[in-house]
Amino acid sequence: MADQQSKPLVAIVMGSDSDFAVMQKAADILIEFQIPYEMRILSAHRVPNKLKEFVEKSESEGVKVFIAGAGLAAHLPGVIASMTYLPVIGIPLLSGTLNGIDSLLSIVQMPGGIPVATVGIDNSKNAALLAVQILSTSNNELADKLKLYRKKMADAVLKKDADLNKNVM
Ligand code: RP5
Repeated sequence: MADQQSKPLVAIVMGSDSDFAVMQKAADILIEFQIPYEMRILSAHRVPNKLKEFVEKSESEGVKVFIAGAGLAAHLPGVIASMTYLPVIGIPLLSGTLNGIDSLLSIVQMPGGIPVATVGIDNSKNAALLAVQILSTSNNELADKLKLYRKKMADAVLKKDADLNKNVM
């Protein structure tokens, strides 16, 4: 994990081990920003009681944001949101015969009152960056790291543009 010594600020939850490769990309961003996190496989329909225990434990131990990824009917983010007042970011995962459209609609169409912030299909990178942005509202050091991250992105685009036009008369 990002920092074994510190208590997790972000909890990453996935419905199945088949979700792992995509969810690891969220973890990679948290590692880059040195944010301690915990990662679990806890299905909302296969182990609902364990999921509830974990959400309650996370909340009481100082987690600030949940990132939840699931495929198919994808109720995991909504179920977590029903169990906590903390922000939940849902990642619809590409899976099954509908190519992730089912998970996207399941997660984004939460009924009013229990929101889930939803990113694009398989976009675990954006889910993690959104979590970092949420944490940065009370952490100036993190806000500075985000500004630097964006500056590097902008510089990379400008370099590609310059390289593209280097040999143009
Ligand atoms: C969801 O069903 C999981 O999030 C996964 O994306 C999908 C398929 O799960 P497995 O049958 O591979 O365990 O609960």
